[in-house]
Amino acid sequence: MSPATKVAAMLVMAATAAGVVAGEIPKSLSSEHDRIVVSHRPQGATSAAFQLHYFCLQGLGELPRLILEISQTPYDSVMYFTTKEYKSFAPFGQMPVLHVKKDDGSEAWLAQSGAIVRYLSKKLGLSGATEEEESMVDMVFEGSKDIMGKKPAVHEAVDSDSTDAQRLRMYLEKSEGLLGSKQYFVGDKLTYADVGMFHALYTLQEVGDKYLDRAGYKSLSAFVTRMASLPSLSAYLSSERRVPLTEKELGKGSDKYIYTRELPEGMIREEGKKEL
Ligand SMILES: N[C@@H](CCC(=O)N[C@@H](CS)C(=O)NCC(=O)O)C(=O)O
Repeated sequence: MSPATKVAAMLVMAATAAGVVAGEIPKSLSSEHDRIVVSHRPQGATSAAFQLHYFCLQGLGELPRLILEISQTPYDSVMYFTTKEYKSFAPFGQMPVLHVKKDDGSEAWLAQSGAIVRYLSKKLGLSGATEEEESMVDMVFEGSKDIMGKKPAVHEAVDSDSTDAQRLRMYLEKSEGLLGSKQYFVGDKLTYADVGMFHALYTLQEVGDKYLDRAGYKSLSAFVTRMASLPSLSAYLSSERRVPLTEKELGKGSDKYIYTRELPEGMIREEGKKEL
């Protein structure tokens, strides 16, 4: 057994045996709670090739999760509460890490959130149809990260003249222009450009009291509504698989990973591994 296979076997065993402090629902990320494994097996799937390791947090894990969810791909979401457990297998000592089990028995451990997003998108047909489309998709995806980076500005007045607020408005105006009256940002089918944009824009709506509507970005707001009503996404967004935001992620200045609402009971159920 290769060292990586051994680690994988240990992980599966630990995940299945993961005990939790009875009846205790962690209030924050730094809690001394065992990691939890949430399995998603859409359309009668019985196994999963992908295991996503990340904190019990939206953060950099949420976009890979959205890609797996929107494409109805079976996966296990292994979610950690402390920094103790993953250093041994994480290629750069940080998460997210995607563990891939291939049909031929080989496996890979992939780190770096952007690399994970691109890898999954390629595998799942969300990368664009031509080389030019692929580059445009990548461009829009990078743009969506810039939007996400300006999230705290949604708590300022919509006409604030602070540098960050102006930057956010510029990104959003340009994004409205790129989308125009089209259904998707690039080409005529869903790509990870749309998923990345959805992730950033939905977050602005969520933390910023419908910021896109308040600031008048009608097409972007309609895009978010359209994407959120896709059956796969709508099911995920209201499911017990989705981790609530933490205070830090609200972008209001708190540096605390305290959940803004209680973690779903199903996620913390005692048997360790659960399908939700
Ligand atoms: N460039 C990396 C950054 C990864 C990163 O900063 N991960 C943080 C969580 S968001 C982490 O693992 N922090 C805990 C640690 O460093 O042990 C990526 O995009 O994946």
